[in-house]
Parts: sequence; structure tokens; C-alpha cells
Amino acid sequence: MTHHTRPQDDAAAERIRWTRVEPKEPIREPDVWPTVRFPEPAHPFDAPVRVEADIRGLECIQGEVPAHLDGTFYKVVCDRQFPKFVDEGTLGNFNDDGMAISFRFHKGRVDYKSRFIHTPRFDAERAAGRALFGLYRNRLSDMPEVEGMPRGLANTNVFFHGGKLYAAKEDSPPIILDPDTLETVGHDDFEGSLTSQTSTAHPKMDPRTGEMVFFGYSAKGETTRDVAYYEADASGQIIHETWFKAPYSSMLHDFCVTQNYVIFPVIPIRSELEWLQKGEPIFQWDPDESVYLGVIPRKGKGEQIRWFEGPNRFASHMMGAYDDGRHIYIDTPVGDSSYFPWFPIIDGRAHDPDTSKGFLSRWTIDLADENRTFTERRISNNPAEFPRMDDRYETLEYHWGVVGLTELPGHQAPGGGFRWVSAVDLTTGKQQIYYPGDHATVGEPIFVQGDESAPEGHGYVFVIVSRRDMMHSELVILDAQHVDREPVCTLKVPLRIPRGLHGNWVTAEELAARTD
Ligand code: V55
Ligand code: FE
Repeated sequence: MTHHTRPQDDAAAERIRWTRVEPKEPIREPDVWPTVRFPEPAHPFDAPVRVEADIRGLECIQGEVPAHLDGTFYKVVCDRQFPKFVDEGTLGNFNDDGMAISFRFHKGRVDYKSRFIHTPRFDAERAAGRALFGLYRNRLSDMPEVEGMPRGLANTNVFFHGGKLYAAKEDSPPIILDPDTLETVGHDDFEGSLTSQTSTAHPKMDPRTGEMVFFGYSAKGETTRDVAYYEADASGQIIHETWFKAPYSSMLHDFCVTQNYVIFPVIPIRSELEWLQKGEPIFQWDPDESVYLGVIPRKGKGEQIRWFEGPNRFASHMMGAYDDGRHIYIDTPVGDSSYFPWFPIIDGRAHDPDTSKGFLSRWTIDLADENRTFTERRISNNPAEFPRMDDRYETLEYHWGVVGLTELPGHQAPGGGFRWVSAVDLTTGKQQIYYPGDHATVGEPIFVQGDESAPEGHGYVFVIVSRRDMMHSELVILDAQHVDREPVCTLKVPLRIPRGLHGNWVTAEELAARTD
């Protein structure tokens, strides 16, 4: 094992801990507002949008909206309030402001809304009329007036639990939003129970118990190896907390929860305090480091963690996972090297788009394996990311998933990005493909159940399509059992929806039980 023992962890944690939600001194309105000018994007579709919209009754340009759909599709996208004062190089949208968007479905009418998320950081910058926070996850590059503030942007996921709508980014506590208005309610530390400085954007809901299982990594401050694992009951109260140290500090972006275990995939997108001190990217790919899957029994103690080691691989998002008592099955797109071109390779090698392709694969852990390894089996040869499942089967054995594809062998699509949606039958390996046409990219496809009693994978796939030639977006609704057929309907959003990450469907019944 090439563990990086880091005796300075706790000292570093103390130094970079956030201490206040407000700026040190109230930020006064400037005498003259700074000029707003953004750098020219490579494609005009990717310029900041900055529109907070309300559209009642979106135009349906194809098909018919299923009138029985009652609920809201929420997503966070990455927009920009102000230009940066630091050079971010080729960094994607990881350091952009979160904007929540919602599509409210009721009796066949669909209303669209978008609102910037008022993180403490967003409000401080709004008061100043300019950016005050510097490089991605590097507080050493911030303006002095915001020293010690949480740097979260709430730009990664939005999810509903315990009657509350949360927007999250993994470097800070979540933000609570009003599910109807999308106004920001506040910065949430679970009434003081969140002892970690961070909280994942990828919690898992246990459909049997209603529990939310989540964690914070770099939990004592950026680059620390500390991880805090929590479970909250169905009402949102934290009922379990335990801590452990990862073998090395890394971007612990997603994890797996089964009925009996939680699994923490430590992937070698490592982080080091000295990189932050030198102004280098916080994350760098280590091509010589192993993958470690840390397994803890559900509601177990950190000291029970067992690490299963595998060769150097890249993975980011987990489609789903389940266990049969002895084995744990994990499905995730796996690549030979990092998917993120903006995080350097530590030996100075250039990013390789070929080896970075991810292919949906199954990792199997045999808990009885004395060698503490795991196996990998490829499920699909189509380069994929953004895996999702029918969330009613989270933690349970499941057979249906959906992904975005960047390539489809044998097919040409001009331009880059995610171009196809693929629904995968994990039992047969059969795939169905949706192609929105040339000049269009797709966001994360999500599953929406038509009704609660529908069998697994029966319902809809919602996907936001960017019509990059026409400078507007669409919400396309596919039949989850037939994504290759003509869409069920297409809702036109007469605006560009900025590129975003994750979203979720919340039923009207769940929304009726809001408690924020
Ligand atoms: C991701 C996105 C982030 C982030 C870390 O893999 C990982 C996606 C939008 O921000 O901070
Ligand atoms: Fe993610």
C-alpha cells in the first residue's frame, strides 16, 4: 500500500476551518459598481445566462404532457453571477454559482422556474458587486473580507428528504430551498448535528426506512483524510455518526449504500495541502495509486471499516449497489485514467481522452475474500457517465439503469459532450438509445415513476437537451421502457439552461409533507 500518512492533518484542519457564515465586516455597497465582463466562451451557448425565470405553462412542441404526472423535477445548473478574478484555466463549471431550476407538473401544465441559490458566498459577492472567492476549493486565494466563510456553491445536486429540499456541493454543508419558490431558506448544519465541515452532494435514500445515508469527506478541512458517515431518519434528524480516515485524501464524490453496508470508493484523484498552498489544482490524478473500497456495516463504527484494494482505476458516479449478505455488487462507469482534463496528472503526463473513457462496469466485493480485493466486469462498451437508476430500488437488487453517452461506436455525432441517452437492462445487457439529433447535447437522464406501483424501470426518463444551434433548451420526456421511440413529449424552454449536474423528481405527495 502506498498510503500517504499525513501527521499534519489535524493542524491543517484547524487552520482552514470555516468559522463564520457572514463576512468579517458587513460588505458595503461600492461607490461605483464594477463593470461586469465575462470571458468569451468557446461556444455562445456556454455563456453565463443569469436569468431568474418564471414561465407558466411551458410550450409543448411535440407529443402530449402526461396529465397524471404530479410533482416537480428539480435540478441545479452552474451559472455565474460575476466574472472571476483568478485564472481558472480549463476548469469546467465546478467553481460556478448554483442555480436551482424546477419543472412543476400538475394536471398537464408545466411551470418552469429558475433562481440563483443564495449561499453565504453568493450573498457576499452580490453585496460587493464582484467575485470575492478565488480558485476552486482553495480558500487561500480568497479576498480577505471573506476569510473563514463557507465556500459552498450548492451547484451539484438538489434532493428532497425529511420534508426539506436541499441543494448541495460536497465542500460544505447543504443549503435549504423553498420547494415552491426556490428561494434560499438557509445554510443547514442539521441543528448543529453536522460535525463535518462538508456534506456530500450524493446522499442515498433507503426506500425501506426513509433514511438518508450521507457523509462528508475532507471533513476536518480541505485535503484532510477524515470522513464522517451519517444516517438521518425519515424526519431528517441525524441518528448515526461515525468517523474514519481514508487511506489517502481524494475527491470522494459519490458512494454506495446497500441494505447492510455502506461503501466508500477512494479513487486516486488525490488532494494535498501543498498543492493548494502553491496555487495548483486541489485535485490531481495519481496513476500509481490503488483504488480502495471501504466497507462499513450500516450504522456501524468507523473502526470496523474494511478496505478492499484494486488496481489504479477512475470512477466517479455510482449507478447502484446491493448486497446478498456475502457479496456487494456496485455498478459504475470505470476508466483507466481521470475523466477530468482540468485536474493534472501528478507525473506531468497530458490528459488522454482515450484512456479516460468510462465504461459501465460491475465491481464485486466478496466479504469473505481474505486477500481484500474486488473484481471488475465490463457491462457495456459505450463510453458513458451520469448513471442513474429507478431510485425506488436504491440499496436493493435492481435491473434497470440509464446513462449519458459521449460516444456510440459506429455512430457519428458532430461536436462533443454527451450526445445520447442509453437505457440499460442489467439482466440481459440490452440497451436502447435515444439520440436528440445533431447540434444537441444531453444532461443527466433521470428516472421518473409514472405511479408508485409501476414495476421497476416503468415510467419516464427526463432529460434536458441543449439545442446548441438554436440557443434554447428542452425538457424531453421519454418512455423509460422505450427510450428509442419518439419522445412522449418535448417541452420547450425558450432560454439556454446552463450546463448542470444532477437533479431529482419529487412527487406532489412528498412536497405536501414539506417541513421547512
Ligand atoms: C463534480 C462536480 C462538482 C464538484 C466535484 O463530478 C465533482 C462532478 C459541480 O461541482 O465540485
Ligand atoms: Fe455528481
